[in-house]
Amino acid sequence: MEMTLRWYGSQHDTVTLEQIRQIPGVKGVITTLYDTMPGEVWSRQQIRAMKAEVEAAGLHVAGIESVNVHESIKAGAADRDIYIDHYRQTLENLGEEDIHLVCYNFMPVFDWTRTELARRRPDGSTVLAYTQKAVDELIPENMFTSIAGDLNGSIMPGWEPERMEQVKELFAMYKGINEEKLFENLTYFLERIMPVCDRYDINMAIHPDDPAWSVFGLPRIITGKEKIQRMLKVVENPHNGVTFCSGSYGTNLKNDLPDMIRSLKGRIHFAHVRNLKFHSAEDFEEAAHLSSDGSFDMYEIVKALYEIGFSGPIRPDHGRMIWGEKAMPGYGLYDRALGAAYINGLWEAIEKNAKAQKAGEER
Ligand code: CS2
Ligand code: MN
Repeated sequence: MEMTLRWYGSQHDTVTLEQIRQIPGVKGVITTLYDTMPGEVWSRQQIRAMKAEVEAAGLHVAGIESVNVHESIKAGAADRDIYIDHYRQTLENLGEEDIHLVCYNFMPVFDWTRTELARRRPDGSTVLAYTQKAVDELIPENMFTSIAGDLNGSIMPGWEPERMEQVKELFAMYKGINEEKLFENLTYFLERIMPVCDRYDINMAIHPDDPAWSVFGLPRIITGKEKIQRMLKVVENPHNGVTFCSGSYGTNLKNDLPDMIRSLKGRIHFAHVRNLKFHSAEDFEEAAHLSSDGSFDMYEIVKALYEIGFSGPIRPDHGRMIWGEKAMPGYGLYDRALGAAYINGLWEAIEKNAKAQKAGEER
């Protein structure tokens, strides 16, 4: 694995590349062209400028999160082929610039959903949280305004104000689109981009739906083991892979995370590691990465990744807001740096232990 950190670009991120470079073991960033809209073609010039900035700071671009998929593609609208062509062109340009990992998601309308961006924990840190009750009481159009006060002046990916102004129209696009139809639309998209991925060796890594069930009546399809297996089989190509995000699959307590990782051997191209603390199956908050701070056994998760021979980029995911930092919720420097150090520690211990065991067996 390669330890990385997500970076939103110098225009938008409170965290600098210089800071990222000082986190032990981090040599790569996961980034995006934050000023492009879904459906736009990324030019080679823009990609090159982004790379040059990262490289000037002594780091490299380990992958893109995300190249967002235009709503017409997800909804299977009449004009989807235009946007698929744009996506293919963007992939081609990324490939030409030697970038080989693209994370994306296929969630209708909203990216991840949280009902609080700054829930206070007993230690005084604040975290993103979710309660089903709060979602059930909200009209979707009000989702954005209900959390906007806690954004610390930042713009959250997938929650751009211009996008939120169109929420009603976006919902209308999905009338009559059930899970089966959405799955067909995903298949249609994948089949058309795979030739470009093959040509440029680009690994596509779908991010799970978060939470891993339907919200506001919208269909969700990347939620658990069977559904991902189906998606991987229907487009049986190693470039059609997944982002294994423990915090997103983990929202659904029915998901056995280490077991899922093992079942995805060879198809996990990118890993997001974070921990959640559950108060009930429908009320959880994001915890520190440390196992004992949340509900997951992080050792077992990292061990499963090690055992399947995972070799792609990995990153700590959403962190808590601590030590007075003001940053994009989930994306401050401090707690993610602690997360990276912790995951690095787990990995080193697991690796050395496995090697010692192997040497013992050979003797
Ligand atoms: C989230 C998402 O879990 C996460 O990492 O912050 O915004 C995620 O990056 C996207 O859904 C990926 O397309
Ligand atoms: Mn994630």
